[in-house]
Amino acid sequence: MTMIISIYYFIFIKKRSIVIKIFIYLLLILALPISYILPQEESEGNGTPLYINGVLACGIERWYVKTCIDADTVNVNFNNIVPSSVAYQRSLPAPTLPKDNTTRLAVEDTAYSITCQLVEYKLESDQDYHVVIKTIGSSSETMVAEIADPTCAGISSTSRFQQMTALRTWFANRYNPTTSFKFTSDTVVLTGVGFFDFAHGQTGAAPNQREIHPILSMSLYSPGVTLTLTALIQGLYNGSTMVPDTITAELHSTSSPYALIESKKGVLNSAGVGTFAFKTAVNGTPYYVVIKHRSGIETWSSAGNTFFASALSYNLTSSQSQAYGSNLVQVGTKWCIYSGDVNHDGHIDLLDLIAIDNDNTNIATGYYATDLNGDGVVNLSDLIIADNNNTAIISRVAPPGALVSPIGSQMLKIEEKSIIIDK
Ligand SMILES: [Ca+2]
Ligand SMILES: [Ca+2]
Repeated sequence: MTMIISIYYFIFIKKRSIVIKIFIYLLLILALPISYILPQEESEGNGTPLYINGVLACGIERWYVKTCIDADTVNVNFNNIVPSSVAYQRSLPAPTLPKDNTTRLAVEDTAYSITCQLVEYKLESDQDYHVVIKTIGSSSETMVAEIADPTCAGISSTSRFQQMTALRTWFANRYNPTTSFKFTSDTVVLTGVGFFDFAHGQTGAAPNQREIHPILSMSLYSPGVTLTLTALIQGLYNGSTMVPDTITAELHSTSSPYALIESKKGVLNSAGVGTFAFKTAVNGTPYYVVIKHRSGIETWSSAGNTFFASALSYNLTSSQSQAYGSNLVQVGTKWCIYSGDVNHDGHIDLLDLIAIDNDNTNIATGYYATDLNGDGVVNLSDLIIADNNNTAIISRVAPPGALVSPIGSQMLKIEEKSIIIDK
């Protein structure tokens, strides 16, 4: 306001030539629309511009806290994401907010995970993507969540920069936010930090002005998908039935480095059939199916496989080419996963033979990786299976660059030689 008065004083009170006055008029007319697009926080009133390390911040009010660059962010346990809901966030008592931009309240020390519905979103003048979320199925139970621009001052040096960049890119690509509200009804799972804002009439605001600010991650909610897998383990299969056993079924990305998406333990029955319910995996995205077993060689599906209508059936026993690199052995009319990699290093070799022989010498009975045929005893029968596969130089075959990943709690040795493309 002071600035406007002084401009009017300059134009009307002070004696200036008519040419200069016209020039100033033109400047004002040109400058007016520009003032509307200059960065300023949404409906926040006038604030003193905030500089962070000499760089103009994207926003002003409580900006350090909003972007988790305040000193007290150390109090937020990002490794303990607390499951929550829009309803719970809206039920929290509204605190008295600090007037400065750096103080974090104790009620803003928690990172939450919330499954909710997106309602609308837009790009704000502080570069946030303003996102309105709601309780699934509710028409009015909303709250605000904000995706900060990770290129804003101070964020790039935090440990959250990469995560926030990935989120920002994902959201921009999927929703293409502009300065006008757009609408969606996607159900998502988001994580982010609980925060209280001043009331500025924000669209979708909770009555207590509780927000998720910033959002740290977001993905489309999946109701879950079920893999029905048929796989036989060589040593456990006698040509007609298999000793039922636990395996770990993993879903991996089909893009290098073939990251693990989700892992589920389950039992293959005497026909080699098991079902595995996944929560993170979604319909329409291809995944490699990877099977791990206590004594089997890690085996990958020949290509990516896609869940449709929340279901996928995959049969590794019908053809050798069902496995990546055709890494299967025939028993009777079925194709089986090689047995004998008891130390899970990706090779069936002397180390495995030694382990089996040691348990044989110790007359080990019970549930052992070295009990290849699953009869509860470690003896010569098991050693013969592994020795045959050792002679055949059997190794794990996986897409080039796929690393050996942990099985259960056991970290497997990552060896250069385990990355074998062709046998
Ligand atoms: Ca081995
Ligand atoms: Ca045995």
